[in-house]
Parts: sequence; structure tokens; C-alpha cells
Amino acid sequence: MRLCTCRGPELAKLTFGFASAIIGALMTTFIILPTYNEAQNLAPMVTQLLAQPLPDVHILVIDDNSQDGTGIIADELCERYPQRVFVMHRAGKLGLGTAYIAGFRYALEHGADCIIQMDCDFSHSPAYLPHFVARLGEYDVVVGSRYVPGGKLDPRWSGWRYWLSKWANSVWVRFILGTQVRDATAGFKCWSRRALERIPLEAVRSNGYVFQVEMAYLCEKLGLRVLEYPIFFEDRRIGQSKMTVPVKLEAAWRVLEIRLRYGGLAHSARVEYQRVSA
Ligand SMILES: Nc1nc2c(ncn2[C@@H]2O[C@H](COP(=O)(O)OP(=O)(O)OP(=O)(O)O)[C@@H](O)[C@H]2O)c(=O)[nH]1
Ligand SMILES: [Mg+2]
Repeated sequence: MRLCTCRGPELAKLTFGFASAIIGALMTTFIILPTYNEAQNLAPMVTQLLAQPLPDVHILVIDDNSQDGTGIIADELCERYPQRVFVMHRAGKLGLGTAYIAGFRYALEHGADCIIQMDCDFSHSPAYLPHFVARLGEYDVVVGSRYVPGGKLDPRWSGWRYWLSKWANSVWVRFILGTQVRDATAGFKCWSRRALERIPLEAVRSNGYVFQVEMAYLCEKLGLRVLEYPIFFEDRRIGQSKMTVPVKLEAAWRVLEIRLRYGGLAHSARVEYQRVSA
């Protein structure tokens, strides 16, 4: 006699598919894509995003007057996908932080239930989106994390870059701010409306890459339920990084500034990570 062999993985997949279908079907999702010189990445990225099984999805491109014509491509995409793709043109390179704040406000004003922030260089794979959205019933924020079990960095990263990122997350930010999240600099996040409504966006001042850290810190300070979901972080395929050494140094000292501005972290952090099946 054969006992019912455990169909755990299939059952989990089915349950996940069902939950994701239900949650996804009810949600209006806005994807915020800040761009600066992403002419070769933008159109393929939008195509892949629209191919994801998310029914009511809108993409907002926030372009800072890119010199390589990204803004013109964004306008063409708006025409090709009316009511799906939108573009906000800004006068110049005004920074990632203000781009995201503007995008969050726009999404909230236009009825978003779920707001996704991601890079436009394929470091953040669109394939994760349905998985993130499906978890917003239980969590307020889902973070695409490189530093939880199952998460992975592109092996093409140099040892120096790997070390610096790991040190910034595991030592510097944790030590200064006392945060629990393992990938505090993650730029791939899925926010529920209720989470962004609780964060005082007008108080968020970081504009460069440390914006991600300030938002992660506020999530914990406010006791939002955060899930770190392991991702494979691929190095950008085309185009140039805007992450120069001065930008990195500025980010490091700005962590101190966040600490001074908000004071000590109240013990309200509720961070978990998605366990991956072996
Ligand atoms: N609107 C706007 N977008 C920006 C700005 N700076 C960077 N971006 C975009 O933000 C995303 C992240 O920038 P990246 O240059 O990839 O920086 P990064 O991901 O930290 O660095 P890499 O790991 O080297 O790719 C990309 O989609 C950029 O085009 C800015 O000042 N304004
Ligand atoms: Mg990038």
C-alpha cells in the first residue's frame, strides 16, 4: 500500500496560484520606473512588465530629462499603451528620492492598491512581481532582498562591490540605525497602499540612494509588517550605473544624518523573510 506521498510543493503552488489570482484580480497596481538614460532598457522593460499576470497594472515612468532620448521613448510607449503607461517628465536629474516620492503620490491619487518601485535596468526581474503582490494580504511591504537565504547577487559583481554592499547592509546601517531588515538598501519594493499612507512622505528628505534606507527605517519605526523575499539580483545588462564613488560616500554619511533626524529606533520592527523550500 502506498500512503499518499506528500504533495506539499504542488499543493503550495496551487494555493499560491489561487491566492495570487484572487489578490491580483482585486488590485490596482502602479509600477514606478525612475529613468535616467535608460533608452535601450525602457521599451523591453515595459513589454515584460505588461506581460506579467497582473490584471489592472499601470506603469509610471519618471524621466529626468535623459540625454539619450529615454523621455521620447516613454512618450511613444504612452501612445502605444493608453491608460497603461504614463510618463512624468522632470526638468533635470533631480534624484531618485524625489522621483519615487512624486511617483508614490501620483499612484495614491490615482487609486493604487499596490505600488511597486524598481530599477529600469533588469537588475530587478519583472517575474517576481506576481509573487510580491500575492503577499500583500499578509504583509504591508514586500522587499526584494539579496541578503536573505535564497537571495543571490550576480557572480559578475567584483569582490570589492560585493564586500561594500554587504558591509553597508550588514554592518553600517544595522549598527547606526538598529534596523532588522537584511537588505536595507534594496530598491525593489512592493508597497501596499496602507503602508505608504502611514509613512509621512513629506518628511522623507533623502534624495540619493540612501532614500531606500530611510524608507526601510521608517517601515520598522512605524511597525509595518515587512517581508523580505529572496531575489537574484542581476547586474544591469545595458547602460551605465549612476552609482559613483562620491554617491556611495554621500550615502554612507547620510545614514548618520537619518539617525540624528529621527532619533533611536523604537522597538516596533516586524521583519520576516520568505523561507525558500529546499
Ligand atoms: N528619474 C530619475 N531616475 C534615476 C536617477 N538616478 C538613477 N535613476 C534610475 O534609477 C534606477 C537605478 O539607478 P542605477 O544607475 O541602476 O543605480 P543602481 O541600480 O543603484 O546601480 P547599479 O547597480 O550599478 O545598476 C535606474 O532605473 C536609473 O535609470 C535620477 O536622478 N532620476
Ligand atoms: Mg541598477
